[in-house]
Amino acid sequence: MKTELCALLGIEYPIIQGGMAWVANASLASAVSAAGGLGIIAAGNAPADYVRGEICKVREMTDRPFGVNIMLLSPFAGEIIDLTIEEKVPVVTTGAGMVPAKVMKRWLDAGVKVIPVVPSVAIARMMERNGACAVIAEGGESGGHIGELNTMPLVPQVVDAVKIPVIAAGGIADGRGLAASLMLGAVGVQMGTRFLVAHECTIHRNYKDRVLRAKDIDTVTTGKSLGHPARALRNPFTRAFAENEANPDMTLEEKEAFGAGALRKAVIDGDEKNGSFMAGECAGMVNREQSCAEILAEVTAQAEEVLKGAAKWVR
Ligand code: TUI
Repeated sequence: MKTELCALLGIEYPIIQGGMAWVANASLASAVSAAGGLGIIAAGNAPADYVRGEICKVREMTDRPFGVNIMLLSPFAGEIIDLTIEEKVPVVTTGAGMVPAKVMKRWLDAGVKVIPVVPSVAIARMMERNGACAVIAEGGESGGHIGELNTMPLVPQVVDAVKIPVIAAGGIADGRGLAASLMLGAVGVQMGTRFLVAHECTIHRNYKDRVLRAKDIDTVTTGKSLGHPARALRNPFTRAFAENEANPDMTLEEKEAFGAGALRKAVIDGDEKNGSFMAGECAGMVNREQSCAEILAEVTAQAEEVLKGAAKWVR
């Protein structure tokens, strides 16, 4: 399956791997890119030297295009922006904030394609005006930090509002989700949760097992009262976080501090009690461990199959 996203990025499948902090390292990104998708290295809260090393490893493992995701709230965002320009990274995706126009111009001048993650029409329009080559419209079904809208209403509204290609994200884990996204006017999808259990994904065994065991209702959103809602698998950490949010005796700073480092505890330590096992609502659909190549081939084959089948509805 080829869409205009494939031509835009020089990839074989219209699938971008989510820029999951701590998770999306050179192992995962190179596997996705080598298999024909767009692999993404997540900078998360890491310093530029770490990201430089991961870029180097991806380039050793594949000649195909890849990207770097910049979490704009990171204290190191500035140095990572400089790094992506210096390294002439093919694609940058951004999350958790708005890219300043000046920074966009520097990327464009360096020939870096910029694809911001957007939670609303207004932000999509602004990113288009500043020179984004596409946007990822991410609904609240996603894992991690999320916006207000859900994927089904967000994607077509963004498609109607901008001329640049739109990539759908949030709640997509198989070919049905890809086919549905194309029907909403998107040119491809970003998937995160499905790649958590890829063979090439190096997260702790406990994290993979939680995703594989997850049912439909097993994710929960916390952090709304602090201004940054995030979705993760329900566990003692999310319960304690929600209790803290409702506790009038705790300061905002204390509540924030409680969450610090929780994603690392899940990804690296597999800490079932204190870790934040971020995952999307589609975790309940992710039941098998596969290689990235198998995931990309299976998702696109299923999308083609359901799209062909859809002809029966047309008179
Ligand atoms: O960024 C994500 N998902 C993430 S980031 C993350 S780590 C984190 N650490 C501390 C606080 C928050 C998160 C875990 N998961 N997805 C992309 C995304 N971007 N979701 C929402 C947005 C977004 C929100 C507001 C993009 C632009 C935006 O602009 C408005 C503004 O106020 O800046």
